[in-house]
Amino acid sequence: GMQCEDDRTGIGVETLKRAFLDNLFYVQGKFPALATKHDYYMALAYTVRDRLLQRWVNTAAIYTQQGSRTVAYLSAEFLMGPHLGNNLINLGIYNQVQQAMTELKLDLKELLAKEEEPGLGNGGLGRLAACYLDSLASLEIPTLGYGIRYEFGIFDQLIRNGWQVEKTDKWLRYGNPWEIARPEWAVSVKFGGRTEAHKNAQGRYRVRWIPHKVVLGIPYDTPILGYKVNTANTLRLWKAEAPESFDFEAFNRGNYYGAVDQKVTSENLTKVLYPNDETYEGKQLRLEQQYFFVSCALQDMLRIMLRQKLPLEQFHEKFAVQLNDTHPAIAVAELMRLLLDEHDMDWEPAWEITQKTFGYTNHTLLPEALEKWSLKLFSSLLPRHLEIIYEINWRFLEQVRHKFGTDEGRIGRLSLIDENDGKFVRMAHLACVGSHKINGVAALHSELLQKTTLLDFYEFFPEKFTNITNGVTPRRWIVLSNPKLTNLITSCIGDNWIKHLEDVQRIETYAEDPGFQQEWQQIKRENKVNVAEILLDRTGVKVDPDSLFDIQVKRIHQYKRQHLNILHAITLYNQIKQNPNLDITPRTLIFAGKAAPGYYIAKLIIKLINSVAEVVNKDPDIGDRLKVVFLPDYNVKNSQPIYPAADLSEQISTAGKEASGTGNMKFAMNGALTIGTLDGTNIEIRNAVGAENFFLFGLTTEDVGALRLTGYRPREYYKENPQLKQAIDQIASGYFSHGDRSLFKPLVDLLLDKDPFMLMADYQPYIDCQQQVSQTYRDRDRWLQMSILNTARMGKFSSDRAIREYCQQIWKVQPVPVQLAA
Ligand code: 26M
Repeated sequence: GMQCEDDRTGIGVETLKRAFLDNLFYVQGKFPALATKHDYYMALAYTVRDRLLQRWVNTAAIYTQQGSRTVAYLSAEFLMGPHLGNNLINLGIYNQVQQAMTELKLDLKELLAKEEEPGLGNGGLGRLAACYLDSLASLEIPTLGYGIRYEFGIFDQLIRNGWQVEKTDKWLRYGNPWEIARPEWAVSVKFGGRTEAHKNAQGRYRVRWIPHKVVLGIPYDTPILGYKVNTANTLRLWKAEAPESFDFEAFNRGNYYGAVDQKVTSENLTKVLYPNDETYEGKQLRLEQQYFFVSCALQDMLRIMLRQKLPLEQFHEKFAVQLNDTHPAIAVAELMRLLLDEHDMDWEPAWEITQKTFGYTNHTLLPEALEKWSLKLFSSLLPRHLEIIYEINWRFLEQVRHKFGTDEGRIGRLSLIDENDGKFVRMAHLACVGSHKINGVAALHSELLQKTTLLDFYEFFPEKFTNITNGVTPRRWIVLSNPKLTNLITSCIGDNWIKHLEDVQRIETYAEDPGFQQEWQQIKRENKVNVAEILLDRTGVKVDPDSLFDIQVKRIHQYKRQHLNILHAITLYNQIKQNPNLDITPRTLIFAGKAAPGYYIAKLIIKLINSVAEVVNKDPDIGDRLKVVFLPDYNVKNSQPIYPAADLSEQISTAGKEASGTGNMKFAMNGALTIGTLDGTNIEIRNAVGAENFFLFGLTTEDVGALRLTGYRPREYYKENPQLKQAIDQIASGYFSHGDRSLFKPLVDLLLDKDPFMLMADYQPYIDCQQQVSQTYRDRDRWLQMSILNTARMGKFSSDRAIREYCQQIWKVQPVPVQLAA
């Protein structure tokens, strides 16, 4: 309107200042004189929240009015990262708010740093879900994200004496301004007990489930605003509580403690995120978590349908439900149960609806990650679901026999029940049978799925299979984390690229322009200075911003081969020691990432990185030519400055093991060059940026298979390569461990005897490729041109492109634009 803006919606600088001070008073209860940085953060968060609410309420109203077809993204993890900065970007008010804070003598950067991030995920899979919610909202697609409101997210990592130490993540300690509890939409979830048969009104057999316990699910909603649109979707996370009335009897008998005990047990369900990724553990509580949030989500969708007076036969028309890996795959059996037992539907229509409802995304080929639940555990917790799964299996295997004849081998491989070594429910099989589409997350990964892990399913229903290569959101991973690069790009080509990343291609014309190159280099340097300050502050290590920043940040895993990277560090160290005047390209090797608390070898790799760092960094012969730093507590917040500061991105997994990778995209978008194997999305990044702008090395997936077949002998590489032998011998002899020879023995033995991820075979090609990197870095113009071309050609890897593909190929959903009511 005119000059007079509403204090809860206006976005002028004066209005923002007034609203901010008002929230400081009425929400935090403080005058500026007594306010802490945290109070100021909260006041600003509420000021932004007010502006979101207007969009959120209007979005909900329009979706309800129009009965819009909706995506339901089911994920055990959403690794959202801090909300404040992202919401400022998406509202388009970052600059106004920055000015408002400056005028109030406050530093927006400091306030942003006060936000405790919701770390409700382990790594790639959870972060992908977060990027997808951003793109879904930005593309104006009606969406509900459904997951678990863990009271403790992924642990905080401390480094003590070089070892990882875990600390609980108390992210809710100071309150969460971004969520609203909706207790009026609570649902009940049953566990355990038994089933019995009865007859319905038409005299047909039905099953009743008499549970052993009931837990309440309370939804907590967070608005997910799109970029420069009015759409604000909902992330709905469920918290477990004890039903008030459940143990009333115990209470009335005077068993007050018993009743409270019940409450504690129920609330344990959503206490903590399991910190494993890529290894499954058959833990009862984990299955309870999965079933809990899935049942809450499906009951919530049924409630929405009934409220909109839609017949349940239209469930698959109202909702497209995506299963983010197998963690929510029990949804297939739960939707069947709800339709059959609670809504009196017959099997055939219920099954048709179920199959048309679900899509399944697979994120891993590693056999140790495939979820299977022992029948003993499964039947004790979900007796009715096991009956349903048997029925699904029986009908499915009949169809298999019909198509392929009696091939007991094939039937055993396809069965939903694994009977090879004990009996288990195979969750990936349930997901495949119950979904109409199955997708991998990169071209290579989808191809390998069809050729190996899910080959039998591919042969049975090839039409279900597709690929959707992952993407990341340019809003968080360029605009928010790299404002300087954002301004440079926008000053050249306008800001359309932020919504249409293919447009960033238009900076290619400047790739050889000396003035543009100069600015590009200046920005990279400033981003490196920023990270150098962070490293000094957090680790005490001083690094040279003019050295090559060589960065590997991701979960610590053997297949990701952080230890191959450290073998390179040791090799550089030895080269300098042998020739103290060696004129090498100065490098700073930066590592960060968490290890699963129970993953012993991964923790030993962290210790090795820190041990090598200690020796290298304090050696006066080395000086500024080589530094090794491990930055503790890698999370979304800490990662944001990292990608913009990288010269070189390490993507060095054993070929065939990394399903996609998404960090690889964040680096390349920010102008880092990649050293990588032909794995996951590296292949597609290399195709996009051009082979001449990518440092490729190592075995291919085929090579890995062939070498494994002919008998892989890692010790031979060690014996025949003096540099490799020296590096391994140093680790074994205690050179990096104050003479302790036992410390790294498990790692050394593993590498020399088994080397499951083939570091020994890839060592020399990696070292040679790194030599190429060093050479190229010395040619500044060439490097800058390559860097610019990397950013320019990364358009495909926006999550907007990935989400458009999901919408067209899998979900069949259309945008629903939102207008703000006057
Ligand atoms: C399973 C059972 C019990 C406890 C935890 C889990 C579990 C949790 C997370 C298993 C796997 C989890 O994440 C796997 C993951 O992050 N995969 C990565 O997904 C990314 C997005 O598609 C890909 O880019 C990565 O290549 C892939 O490793």
